[in-house]
Amino acid sequence: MGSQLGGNWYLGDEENSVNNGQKTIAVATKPVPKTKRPSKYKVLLLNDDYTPMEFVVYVLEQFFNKSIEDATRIMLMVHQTGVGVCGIYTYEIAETKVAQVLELAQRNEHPLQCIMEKE
Ligand code: TYC
Repeated sequence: MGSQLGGNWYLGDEENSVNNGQKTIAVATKPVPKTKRPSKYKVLLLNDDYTPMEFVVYVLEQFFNKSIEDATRIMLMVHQTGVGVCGIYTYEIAETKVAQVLELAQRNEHPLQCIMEKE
């Protein structure tokens, strides 16, 4: 087995060493990544013909921490193109945001749809 010198740098493993006839010379290899970054998910709002524009702006301010200007811009993007990105989050946070939006929309009897999509 090779020696491990600080962090993940392996020196002197059989595959990673050179034998010049006398001494075995260790060859440093790239660090082995042990952790993976969590996947990210876009939370999207979908357009419909009935949800009031002010309600959508309120949702964006309340759950996605948008300024009134950004919230209005995103709402108009959804209104004009059919879809808009509210934010990008890890799986659990995106799931929570979607549930919060749908719950408030249902309580107010608006057909607003909110979905998440892997980035
Ligand atoms: N189209 C809606 C209207 O004209 C407004 C709206 C915007 C609805 C964005 C949903 O995600 C939405 N009242």
